[in-house]
Amino acid sequence: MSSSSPDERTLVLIKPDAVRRGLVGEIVSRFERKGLRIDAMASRTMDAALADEHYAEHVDKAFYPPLKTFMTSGPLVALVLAGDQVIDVVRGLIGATDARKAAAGTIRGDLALSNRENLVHASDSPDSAKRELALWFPELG
Ligand code: FUP
Repeated sequence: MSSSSPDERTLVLIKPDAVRRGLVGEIVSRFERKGLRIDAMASRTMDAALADEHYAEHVDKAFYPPLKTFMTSGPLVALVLAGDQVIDVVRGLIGATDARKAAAGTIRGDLALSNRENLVHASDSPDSAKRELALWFPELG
C-alpha cells in the first residue's frame, strides 16, 4: 500500500450557461490538462428541490431566486474530479465568483462576464465536497 493519502475528490458543475455556449469541452479540457482525473461525469438537469439542497447556505439570500431560475434553466454537466489537493486546485482554476473580477487565466476570468452566470461550480472545502458528492453521486459512496 502506498504511504501517501488517497486522492481527494471534488464536485464540479458545468452550469447551463456553459452548456448553452458550447464550452463543456473547453472547460473539461482545462481540468484534464491540469492532470486531474475524471471519476464520474453525467448530464443532469437540476430541479427545484435539488437546487434548494445544493445551495442550502444561500436559499434565504436576495440573489437566490434568480440563481435558482438560472441553475434549473437547462442541462448541466456534473463531474467528480480527483487529484492531489483537488478542492483547492479546482477553486484556483475556476477563479473568483464574480467573473468580471476573476483573474485572467482562470475559467471564469477568461470566459465569463457575470456574477451569476459564471460557468462553473466547485466545492469550496472538504466538508462541502463531502456533502455535495453525496447529493449528486450517492452511488460513489
Ligand atoms: P462560488 O462558491 O464561487 O460558486 O460562490 P458562492 O457560493 O458565493 O455563490 C454561489 C453562486 O451564487 C455563484 F456561483 C453565483 C451566485 N451568486 C449570485 O448570483 N450573486 C451573488 O452576489 C453571489 C453569488
